[in-house]
Amino acid sequence: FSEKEVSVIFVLGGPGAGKGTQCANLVRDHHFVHLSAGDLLRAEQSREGSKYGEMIDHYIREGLIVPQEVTIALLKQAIQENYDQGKKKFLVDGFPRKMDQALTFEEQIVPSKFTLFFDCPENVMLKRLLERGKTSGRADDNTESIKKRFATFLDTSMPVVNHFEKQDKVVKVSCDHSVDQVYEQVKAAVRDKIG
Ligand code: UP5
Ligand code: MG
Repeated sequence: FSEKEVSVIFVLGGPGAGKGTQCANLVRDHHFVHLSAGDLLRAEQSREGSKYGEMIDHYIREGLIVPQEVTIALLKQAIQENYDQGKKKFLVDGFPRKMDQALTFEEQIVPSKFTLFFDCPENVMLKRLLERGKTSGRADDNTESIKKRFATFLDTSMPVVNHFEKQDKVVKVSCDHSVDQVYEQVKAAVRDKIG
């Protein structure tokens, strides 16, 4: 795709920072297509006949990044299907969370417009995830997996944010506020960057 055909905003931030919540707001008001890489992986994991099911389950429980071939293929397919229906604006949530993914995606699919970075203290994220874990059914919403997700975020995903920061393509949103207050920042960023 060219940047004219498709616009992609990457949505990054620690586990539980509120990426999914704010993407849902943008879908409601701005008609973006929301593609959560984690949701796509969980759907693939439970799809009957998937050859990746067990592998994905393992990576998610361990808070590790699934090999990029799998995630990028899922994203590419989802973007193509939506594009075929005339959709052009995408929020790619929880991706790219490793340098190789960032480079491959921008080379093989489309360069991103910018990255929305959700900055949130760990203690706030921990509290949100444990609360959600009571009902989410997610295999990784438990203290042990959450710790591993935090470590992976710092070691593996922050370098991606820093990479885009150097290109002046990051807008930081501070997330230790109410959903509405965070959304005000998100709306302002989208307005500034893509009108
Ligand atoms: N909440 C949200 N905003 C709030 C606010 N302002 N005030 C108070 N509460 C707020 O929110 C989390 C919880 O907090 C919810 O209960 C919400 O109501 C509340 P949510 O919007 O769900 O946060 P989000 O940032 O989306 O958290 P999530 O848990 O989805 O983040 P992760 O990045 O950990 O999860 P994801 O699904 O992206 O990835 C899961 C795993 O998949 C990864 O660990 C990895 O193993 C794998 N993965 C890959 O391997 N490759 C990829 O490319 C992507 C994922
Ligand atoms: Mg999410």
